Amino acid sequence: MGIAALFTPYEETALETAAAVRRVLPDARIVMGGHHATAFPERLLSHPDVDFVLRGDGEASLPALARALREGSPLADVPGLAFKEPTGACHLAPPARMDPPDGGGLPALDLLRWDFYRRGNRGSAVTVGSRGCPLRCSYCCLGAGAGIPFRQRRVETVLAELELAVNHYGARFIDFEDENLAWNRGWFLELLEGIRTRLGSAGLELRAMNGLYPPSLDPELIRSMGRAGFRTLNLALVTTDRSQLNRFRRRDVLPAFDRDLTSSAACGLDAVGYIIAAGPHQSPLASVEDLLALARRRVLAGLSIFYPAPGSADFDLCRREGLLPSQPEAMRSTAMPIAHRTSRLQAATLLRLARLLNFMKSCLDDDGVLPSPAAPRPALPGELPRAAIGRRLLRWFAHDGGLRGVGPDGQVFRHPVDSRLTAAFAQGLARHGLRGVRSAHQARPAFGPWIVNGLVASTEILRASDQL
Ligand code: B12
Ligand code: SF4
Repeated sequence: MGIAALFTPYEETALETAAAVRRVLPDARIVMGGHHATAFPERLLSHPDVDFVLRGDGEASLPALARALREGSPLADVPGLAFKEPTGACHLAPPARMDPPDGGGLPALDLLRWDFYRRGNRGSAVTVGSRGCPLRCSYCCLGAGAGIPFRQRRVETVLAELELAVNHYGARFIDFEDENLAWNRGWFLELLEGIRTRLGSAGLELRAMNGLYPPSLDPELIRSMGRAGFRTLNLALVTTDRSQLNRFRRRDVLPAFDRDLTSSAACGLDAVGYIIAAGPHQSPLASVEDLLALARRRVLAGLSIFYPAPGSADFDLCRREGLLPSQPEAMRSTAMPIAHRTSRLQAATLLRLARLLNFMKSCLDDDGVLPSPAAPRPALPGELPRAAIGRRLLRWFAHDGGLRGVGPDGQVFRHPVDSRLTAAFAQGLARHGLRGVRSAHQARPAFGPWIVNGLVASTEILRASDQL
């Protein structure tokens, strides 16, 4: 019985599954695979319900293990295998890597419950055309820095899989979860052209939600993406802060990001800019600057909270500096795994500010203007539409800097936030303005006198984080 243990924060779920299988099928051989199993084989093998761990790619190693068990041939010959020897010592093979990563054929799409995977009223499918990435970002466990080689599937295999998903199972929304989908320009152009010619009549929407590396795109490639069915570019900006870029071992991609935004606007594509906040040593004020950089551009903000991915250089850094949570569950990005130079309250504030910013952009797109400041009320009538509630909350934020929500009973409450960050954010918006995503509308929002505190705020935060 094979069980996927992909996520470290969900280790417990994988182990509970193994225990349930053991109860029902006491003689079954239980094998775990996936990213978490690859990073922590010994930890999983110490659990009585896990017999084997297969590290790395599983397509070839799982059949090899099944053969070895059936034929009684040496287990040590199975690539990527980890198991406990009779002596109690752990046999630990290095992760198996398949090249090209095409597997033994197409995925068994007939085993999926397609009604579970829908986007709106459309069927949806997720695929990968490649594995790994040639770059070495410090927070990533999937690039060359983590020892994972970059490999691509044959274009023909990817197209055959898409044809199956689209023509037999009705998928109309396709998400590519590659690490670096556009890195090999020729391969990507061939894939896009294949999709256009073979599936062009299906009315597909394509996405690369895992993020695209801005320097890997160019105007011609973006035009081809639009022709093949992309309607949105998800661009990985990560940060605009120089010292954080150095820590993340990432080059400054802002010029390429801007060029891609210009091309995407010319082709009528929307854009989302991904940034990371709350990493080790990362300043919360630098993250506010990242949000303000996105505010000024024709792009939505996608802010992720740093996650110490096992196998990445930053995971080791967090371990060395004692920043890792003691429980794997607390590693979920929703649990804000580390609190270093950016506190958890500041991380939550940044998430709220990103949402607020996107809402302001949608107001600009709708009306060309932003709602003006107004004094808050303690309650709202329950029947107001969501957008109208949002506009009221925005007016109150502009008035006094409070980020509020409305309960099901219509009562208004204040979210806990770091008011120094909200003030610094509002000051930046008042100074540099923001622009819409689908329209050319721009605005410099008006705020109440509270934003004067922003300057004091920045100095305070800088002073506090300098002491770290
Ligand atoms: C798609 C994806 C998602 C999707 C879908 C997740 C899902 N439930 O399927 C979404 C967006 C929902 C998601 C969410 C999260 N994700 Co995610 N996700 C990915 C991504 C980009 C691709 C996974 C994939 O399908 N790959 C394609 C298949 C073919 O490859 P594979 O899964 O690696 O499987 C191969 C091997 O691992 C192995 N294998 C896998 N299972 C098994 C089982 C057996 C028995 C065997 C033998 C082998 C085996 O064989 C397979 C074929 O070679 C990976 C990064 C990556 N490139 O892998 C991150 C990744 C897996 N996610 C990650 C994380 C942390 C999360 C979240 C916990 C984030 C959070 N919110 O905190 C959540 C958890 C959600 C949940 N509980 O389901 C991390 C996991 C790292 C770790 N050690 O914890 C990864 C590696 C990205 C990263 N940041 O480093 N994710
Ligand atoms: S973060 Fe993205 S660009 Fe950097 S190594 Fe990982 S996959 Fe590659």
